Amino acid sequence: MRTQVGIVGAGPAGLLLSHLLARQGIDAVVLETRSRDYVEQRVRAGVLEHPTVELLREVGLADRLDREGLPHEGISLRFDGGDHRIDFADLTGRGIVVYGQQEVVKDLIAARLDAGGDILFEVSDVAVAGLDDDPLITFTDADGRAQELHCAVIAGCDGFHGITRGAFAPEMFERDYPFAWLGILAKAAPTHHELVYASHANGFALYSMRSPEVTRLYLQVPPDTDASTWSDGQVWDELGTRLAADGFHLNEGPVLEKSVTAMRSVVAEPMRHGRLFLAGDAAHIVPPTGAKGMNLAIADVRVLAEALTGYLRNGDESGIDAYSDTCLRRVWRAEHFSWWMTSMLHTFDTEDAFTRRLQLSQLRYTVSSRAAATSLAENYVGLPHGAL
Ligand code: RFL
Ligand code: PHB
Repeated sequence: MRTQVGIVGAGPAGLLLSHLLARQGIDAVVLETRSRDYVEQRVRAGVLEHPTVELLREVGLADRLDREGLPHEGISLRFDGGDHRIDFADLTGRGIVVYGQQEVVKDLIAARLDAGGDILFEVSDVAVAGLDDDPLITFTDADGRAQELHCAVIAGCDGFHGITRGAFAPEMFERDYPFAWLGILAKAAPTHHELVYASHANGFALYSMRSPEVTRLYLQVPPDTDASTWSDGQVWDELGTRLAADGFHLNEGPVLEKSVTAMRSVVAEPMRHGRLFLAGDAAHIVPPTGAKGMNLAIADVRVLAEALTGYLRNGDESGIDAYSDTCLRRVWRAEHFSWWMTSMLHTFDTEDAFTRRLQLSQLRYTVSSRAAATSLAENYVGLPHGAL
């Protein structure tokens, strides 16, 4: 088999890259280890920042997003028994849209398959070679046949646990956090129209949603927590405690999904080796507190699609040479924002009263100073692509 761009991974990064390249007349084949059903059902991110929504509209992927997505113009920060709204619309003139990552993935897969695009699901034994001059991807297809895919370049969009990053030795920058998130998806109508980020002495809690019928909620828990050790009743009780505020009521309902997410910050530098380009979680991850992971993946492939178009059409290497540095500017901004939100809102060491007072001071400043609130708001809604 032969194609121009061999894309490893059918998450938001790989799928959107294949769509953007197809719009420029460039061929790509996407290889994915999981089944179509699995990637379409995987529950993950929910917040699309403003530049992400604009891009999806620009490239014809926003019909359902515009019908079903929930536009939000702010969030609440809840601490010390008080609720404080950060008004994105007033502070930045922009907002976010709550729309599940798996819905973005479904829309992308449908668009690619309708246009005759190649996505090979349920492949295995994926390996990359020839990164300096003759890129090759070897894999076993869904029918068990060994295959070779020759390409001009390879895009490593295979997420944090993929294989492409390991094909070279980028420098790794990492930070661990002493906690994880227990997330539930519940069949319960949201009772509040925006997201609530709560900093409570027992730990952080987040109130989010997916649709007018489904609420998405998270609790800070110790790292390595086994989700099954929390009964549904315990989860609801703890959410009630941490999210409590005057006039706030939490609708309970059947728990559809319960899982634990580890919290880490990791960046691989550079994001390119020869003709292999990493994008999205394959190159960097953030703790979910800033809602940046999927948005960063999308920003990366926007830069990559343009760079590859210049290279594959005209032999212009300026875009591919600048790719890693260009992306890393936005990546580090998001790394900082996610680390800052995480540090401000979570309970670290209950004995450490000094840290707790610093957090409360930062929270009070953020909700009372227009300059501080604007800084949070412009990062949350997303700096314009190319701004840095
Ligand atoms: P993905 O989505 O992990 O996709 C990678 C794909 O590659 C496949 N794969 C392979 N395919 C072929 N060969 C191999 N050897 C392969 N190894 C792996 C995988 O099966 C998969 O299909 O990476 P991508 O495309 O870079 O997208 C990144 C996002 O998925 C991720 O950053 C977000 O989900 C992070 N995230 C959030 N991001 C946001 O922007 N806003 C949010 O509100 C948000 N909340 C979250 C989150 C992530 C969470 N979890 C579960 C980690 C909330 C949570 C709880
Ligand atoms: C979500 O709805 O899953 C979500 C929202 C905001 C975050 C993280 C996750 O910061």
